Amino acid sequence: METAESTNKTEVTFEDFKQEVIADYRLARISRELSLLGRREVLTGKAKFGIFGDGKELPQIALAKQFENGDFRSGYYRDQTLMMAIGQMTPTNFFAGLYADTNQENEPFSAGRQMGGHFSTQSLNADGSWKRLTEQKNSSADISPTAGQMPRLLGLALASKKFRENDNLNEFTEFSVKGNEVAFGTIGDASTSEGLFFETMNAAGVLQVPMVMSVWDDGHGISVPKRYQTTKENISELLAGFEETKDKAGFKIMKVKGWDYPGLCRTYQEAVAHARKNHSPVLVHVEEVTQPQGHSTSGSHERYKSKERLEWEVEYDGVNQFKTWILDYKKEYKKEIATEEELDAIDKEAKKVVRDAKKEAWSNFLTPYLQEQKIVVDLIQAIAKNSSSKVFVEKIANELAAISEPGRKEIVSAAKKTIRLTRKENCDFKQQLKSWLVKNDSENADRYNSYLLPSNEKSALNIPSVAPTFEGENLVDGRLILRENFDIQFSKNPLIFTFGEDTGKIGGVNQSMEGMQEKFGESRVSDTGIREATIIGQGIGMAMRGLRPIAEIQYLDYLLYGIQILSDDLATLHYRTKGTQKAPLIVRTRGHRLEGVWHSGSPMGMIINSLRGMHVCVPRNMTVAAGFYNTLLESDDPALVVECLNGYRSKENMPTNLGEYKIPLGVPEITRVGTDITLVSYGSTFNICTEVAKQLAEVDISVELIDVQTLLPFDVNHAIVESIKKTNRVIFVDEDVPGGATAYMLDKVMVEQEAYKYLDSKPVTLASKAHRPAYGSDGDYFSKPNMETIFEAVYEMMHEANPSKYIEI
Ligand SMILES: Cc1ncc(C[n+]2csc(CCOP(=O)(O)OP(=O)(O)O)c2C)c(N)n1
Repeated sequence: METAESTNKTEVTFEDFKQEVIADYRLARISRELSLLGRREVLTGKAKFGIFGDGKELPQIALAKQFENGDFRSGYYRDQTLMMAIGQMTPTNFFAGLYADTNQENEPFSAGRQMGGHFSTQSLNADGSWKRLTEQKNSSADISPTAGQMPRLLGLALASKKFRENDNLNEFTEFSVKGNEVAFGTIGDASTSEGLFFETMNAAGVLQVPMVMSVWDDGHGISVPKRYQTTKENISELLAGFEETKDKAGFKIMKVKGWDYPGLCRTYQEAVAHARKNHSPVLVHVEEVTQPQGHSTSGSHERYKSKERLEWEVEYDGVNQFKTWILDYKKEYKKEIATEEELDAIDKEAKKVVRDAKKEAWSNFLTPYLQEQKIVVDLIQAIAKNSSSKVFVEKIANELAAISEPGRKEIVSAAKKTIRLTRKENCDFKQQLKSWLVKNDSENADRYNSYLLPSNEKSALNIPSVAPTFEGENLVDGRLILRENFDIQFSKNPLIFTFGEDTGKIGGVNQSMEGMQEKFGESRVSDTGIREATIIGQGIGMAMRGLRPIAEIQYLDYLLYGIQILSDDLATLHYRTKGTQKAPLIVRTRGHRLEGVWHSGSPMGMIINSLRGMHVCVPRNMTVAAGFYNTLLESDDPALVVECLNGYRSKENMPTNLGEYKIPLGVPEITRVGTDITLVSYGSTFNICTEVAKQLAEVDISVELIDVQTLLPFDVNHAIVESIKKTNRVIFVDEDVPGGATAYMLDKVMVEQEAYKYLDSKPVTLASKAHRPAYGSDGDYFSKPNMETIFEAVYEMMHEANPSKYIEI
C-alpha cells in the first residue's frame, strides 16, 4: 500500500518524512486550538464575531505542500490552516484579526478593517509599488459574500496563461516565471450553489487555466443541508460533465476524504502538478469534512445537526483521525512516526503556543487603548478640578477609568462630552484635551477611513495632463480615435490585454477594436463568453498579478451582472487591505441613450454609489474617452469608463498626439462661456445641452456649459461654484432616474462647494422619468430629457427671474 512517505516527496528518508508528518500534526493541532480559543474569546466578549477553520485543517495542510512562490490563493474564511502552512499567518496575527487590531504589523490582512478569518498577503510596498510576487506566496484579499472569491480566481489563474503565451512578458519576472504559477480557490460546499461558482467553473474550463479549486464539503451552509443546496447532493457528481476526456479538454475532477491525510497529500500532489504543467483546471472535492464548533460564534450546530451526524463528526474529526493514522502507522509499516505520549506532548504544547499567542495579541491590541484612556482620564480629572460642573466632569472621568478594556469610541466620547459640558469654561487642560482630540481624529482617520484609493504618484489624480493637439480638420468616426489610440497603447505596453463579448474577432460591437486581434493576437485581444461577472473577475485577477487588463462590458445595462463583484471586490480592495493590494483594472462599457429598456440605461447614481474606491469617467465623446484611457493606463487606479453609445459614428477631429494626450480626472470642462445660467451635465445629455445652448442664445439666454467629465472624482477644484458665482443659477441635467446622479451633483455643488450662497434661483435637477426608457425614438424622447425639456427648464428659470424679458411661452 502506498504511504504518505512515498508520495509527499520523490525521495525522502524516513527521518525527513517523520519530521514532516510531526510538523503537520503540530500545525493541525495549533490551528484547532486557535479555533477553540478563538471561539472563547468571542463568547467572553473580547472579539465581536468568530468564524474558524476547525475541521478543515488536513486538506489545507496537504494543499500547502504544493503551494509555491508566485502562486495565489483566492479563498474564504475557513483557511487559517492554509495561511499558516504557507507561512503567511502566525497565531498572533490570527488573534489580532479577531480583535480588529488596527496596527498593520499585528494584523497584516486588513489592519482591522475586515472581520477575523479574512486573509490576504501584501502585494505592495509602502509606497504602493509592486513587490516581487514570484518570491512570495500570495493570497488575494478575502471578501465575505459567498462565492465572491470565484470571479477573481479566474483572472489569477488566467494571468499565468497570458505570461506563458506571450514571450515578450518573460522579463516581468516579478510577476511570473513563464506562467508556472497556480491559482488556488477554496469554497464551502453550500456556496457552490451561487451562480458565480458555476460561471467561473465554466469559464475556467473554456479557458483552460491553472486553477485548483477545492470544495470543503461539510454538508451544510450554516444550517441548510446539501439536499437544499446541490442537485444530487454532490458537487463533483453534478459537475461530471465538466470532466476532461481523452479528446476534450475540461476539468480534472478528484475526490478525497477530509480526514484522510495520506490520501489528501497524494491528491493535491497530483492535482497541482497537473494544473501547473498542463495549464488545465482541477476540481478537488474534499468530502466528509467536519465543522466541530458549528458555523460561527453566532449559534450552535446542535440546533440543526442530527445526533448521528454530531457523533459521526466526532469520530471523523480530521485531527483525531490524523493522530490515529500516525499511531497506526507502526502496525502497518513497522516504523514509528511518534508515540502517543509524544503526540500528547504536542497537543499540550499547541495549547500553550496558542494561549501565549492570544496573550501577546491581546496585549499588543490593548496597550495603545490603555495609554489613550490614561491620557484622557488624567486630562478630564484635571479639567474637573476647577470646573463649575466638577461633579459631572469627574463622573465622566470615573466612568471612563472604570472600563477595563476601553474602546476608542468610549474614550473619544468621554473627551467630547467633557468639552461640551465645560463649553463656557477655559483652562489649559481643556486646550490639551482639544489638541489630543485633533491628533486622535487624524490617527483614527488613518485607521478607519484611509486608502480608499492610492494617493501616490501612480494615482490617476497625479498623472500630469497633456492636451490633445489637432492639425486643421480631420473629421473621422469617433470609434477610429479610440481604435488608433488603443493601437498605440497596445504597441507601447505588452502588459495590456483586452477581452469581452465580441471584442476579439470583430473588434467589438461598435468596432473600436477593429483589426486589433489580427495585429496583436488572440491572447491580447480576445472574445469571452457572455459572463459579465467573470469578465470583471478575469480583469481583477489579472490586474492583481501585474497585468493591465481592459475588461469590456458590452452595454452599460449589462454592467449590473458585474456590479456586485465590482462593488464588493474591486472597489473595496485598496481600502480593505489598507493599501497593500491593488488591481489596476479598467472597465470599458458604453451606455446612455439609444433604444429601449435594455439598451439605453444610464443608472449612474447606482453605479457611483456602489463603486466608491473606483473612478467613474463619463466622456462626452471618443476624444475625451481616449484621453481618459491614456491617463488611466499611466495610473494604477481601477476605473470604469462609460462611452456614449451613440457616439461611435459621430464625426470628431482626430487628435495628432494619440496615445500621448491625457485628460485629467476630476476636472470639468467649460465648453461654452455664459453669464445667465450654468448648465451642468455629462455624456450624451451633455451633447444635447450643447445644441440647446445654441437655441437659447437665439432667445438671448447666455448659458455657461460645463461637462463634469468624471463623476468619481467630481470637480476636485470646485470649478462649478465659480461658474455659479457668476450666473447665480444652475441646472443639472442627465438621463439617470430622478434622485440619481443629478442629486449627487447637486449635493456636491450645493453642500460641498457651498454654491447655495450664490443662488438667485432655486437649483433644478433634470433627469429621466423613473421608469426605464421606452423603445424607439419616441420612447427615448418621452422618457429622457430632450432638446425641448432642457430648453424649457432653462427658459422657465429665466422667465421666473425676469418675466418681462423672458415672456411666458
Ligand atoms: C452572498 C452571501 N449570502 C449569504 C451569506 C451568509 N453566509 C455566510 S457563510 C454562509 C454559509 C456558507 O456555507 P458553505 O459555503 O458551505 O461554507 P462553510 O461555512 O460551511 O465552510 C452563509 C449563508 C454571505 N456571506 N454571502
